[in-house]
Amino acid sequence: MSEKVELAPTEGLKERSRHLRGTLVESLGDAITGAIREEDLHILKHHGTYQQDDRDMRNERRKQFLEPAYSFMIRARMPGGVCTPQQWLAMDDIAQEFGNNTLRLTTRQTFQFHGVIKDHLRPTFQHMHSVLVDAIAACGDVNRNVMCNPNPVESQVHEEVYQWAVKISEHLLPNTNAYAEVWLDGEKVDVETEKEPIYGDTYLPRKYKTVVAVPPYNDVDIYAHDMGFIAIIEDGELKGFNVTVGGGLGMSHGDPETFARLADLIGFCTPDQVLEVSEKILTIQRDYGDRVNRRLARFKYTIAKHGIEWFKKELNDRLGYDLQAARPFEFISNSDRYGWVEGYDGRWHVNLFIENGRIKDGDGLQLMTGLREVAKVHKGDLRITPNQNIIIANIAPQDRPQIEALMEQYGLLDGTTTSAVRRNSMACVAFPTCSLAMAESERYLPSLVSKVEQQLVEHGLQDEEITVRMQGCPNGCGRAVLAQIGFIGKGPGKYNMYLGAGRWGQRFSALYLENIDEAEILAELDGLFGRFAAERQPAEPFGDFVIRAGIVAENSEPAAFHNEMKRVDVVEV
Ligand code: SRM
Ligand code: SF4
Repeated sequence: MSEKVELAPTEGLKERSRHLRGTLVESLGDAITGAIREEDLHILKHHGTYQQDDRDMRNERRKQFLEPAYSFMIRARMPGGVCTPQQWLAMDDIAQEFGNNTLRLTTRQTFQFHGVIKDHLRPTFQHMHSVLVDAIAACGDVNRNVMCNPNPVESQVHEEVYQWAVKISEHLLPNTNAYAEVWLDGEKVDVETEKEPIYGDTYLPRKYKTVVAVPPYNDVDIYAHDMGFIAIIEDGELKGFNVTVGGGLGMSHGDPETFARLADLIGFCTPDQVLEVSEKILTIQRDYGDRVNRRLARFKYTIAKHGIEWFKKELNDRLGYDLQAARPFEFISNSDRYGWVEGYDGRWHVNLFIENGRIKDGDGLQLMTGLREVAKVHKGDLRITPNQNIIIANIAPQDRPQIEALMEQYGLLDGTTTSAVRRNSMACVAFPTCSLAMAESERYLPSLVSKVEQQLVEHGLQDEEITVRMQGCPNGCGRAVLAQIGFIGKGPGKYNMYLGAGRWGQRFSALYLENIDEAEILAELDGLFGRFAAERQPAEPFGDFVIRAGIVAENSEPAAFHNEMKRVDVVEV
């Protein structure tokens, strides 16, 4: 007799939702509250939206017996982060009219709006739709925004690779008409006959993320994602893609069952196979992912549980052919290339530095106004990078002076004048909007970096390209365990400190110290930088040095990264 198991509550919600419609229309129409019905909260995420409340105001409102200050975060779907100036201007309009007057560039190359109230959700989606931007599947238990190296510089083949990222994104979209019906007053279709050919009625057990990398840049951090494709370009021609599976970063403090995992490289496929390969990989997770325990439902756990050899066989069986052996490739960095670069076709591109992806006016900067003015005259496109920055791309030589003048006028920095450590820093959103934040991140990292900058100057290390990333909790949104110095929030003002990641995202950092405050962080870094300056080998990156010097143990890939790993005590999993 088979044992009866209870599925995670979210499974029932999805099943009852009639392909992600739920009772969203009724929830939106309820004027008594600024919130969405409990039953719809999970379904709403599949439409690219999260209900949030301002955590700075939570206690005050509680004292006044008011409901929390509900608002919504909306995340756009924008494969490869590429948008037109017209789309940029629409995003800017929305942020001013319906959002909190800022735009947030995410670590997965798209826009987020914060602070949109319930009544403004529909107008926001409709405005996005008017410039052909949507938010379907930007969040939820489906394949999300497909990332791609935003490099317009090297060759025409880079454009071809980007087009594959768009095709994968389109191919793996849910088929439901729910988005059009709920937000765009789209014509209703008969749910009884509507099909979800790839996903089925309950979609995936958990979120699912796909990226496309173009060597030598691993800016997309391919090893952090569920599914990855590494473009193999030989003699100026796209030969195909190496395929990776099973990466993921989320973990919980003190819960050894959860862990971050680097993706495995499993083979190579040709361009005409890539859509089929992506679909079959996703369906294995659909069929074998854990639908009982949501905590362990990500693809990385499915692979860790069944083993990579089982997975490869299952994939080959579903494809009806074997993937070819992976082709050689080389990555050199997971950062952005800042400054002006001339492309293969004589057009210019400038990679700006946007600290932690927050575009706003204030604190002596005019980022929002400056980029708006650029978008008004720019004839090329704008590209959000995986490091939360922006490339003003495809500028004709005769238009460069005008863009330079606007950059000068509004203080838009191209990163080359910013310190090396700051331009290699990244932080997740955290407070006040993120409901899961345990400590500050985006609002705090800039001031910590200012102090670290001073220390680096004192040790003569100001030109070192050291990646520093921060997160308000261990979920992984800032990909902090892939930074040479990573901080993960533990509680207000307290962080776990990680050291030793590889320069191009091939190795995780290891936990070095737990629950430390700013004074302890700075004291530790001072000592570490002193040793690095005195003992390093020529051109040795900081992440490699801390391992060679025995300060932390190397975290050997591709084994799962155990949450409890400390200093030099490696725990094999
Ligand atoms: Fe994330 C949840 C923000 C990239 C792993 N993430 C959240 C939520 C929605 C909080 C929530 O569930 O209530 C955050 C909203 C904060 C806010 O107010 O905006 C949030 N994640 C972000 C963004 C905006 C961070 C940023 O500063 O840019 C990134 C949006 C990406 C996008 O455009 O789609 C973002 N999140 C990531 C990444 C990095 C990546 O994918 O490259 C990760 C780690 C990789 C991975 O998925 O393993 C990540 N976010 C998570 C997790 C942990 C998932 C897990 O497997 O355990 C959660 C929590 C969850 O899903 O339960 C989470
Ligand atoms: Fe929120 Fe944690 Fe993600 Fe930061 S890492 S945005 S605090 S869920």
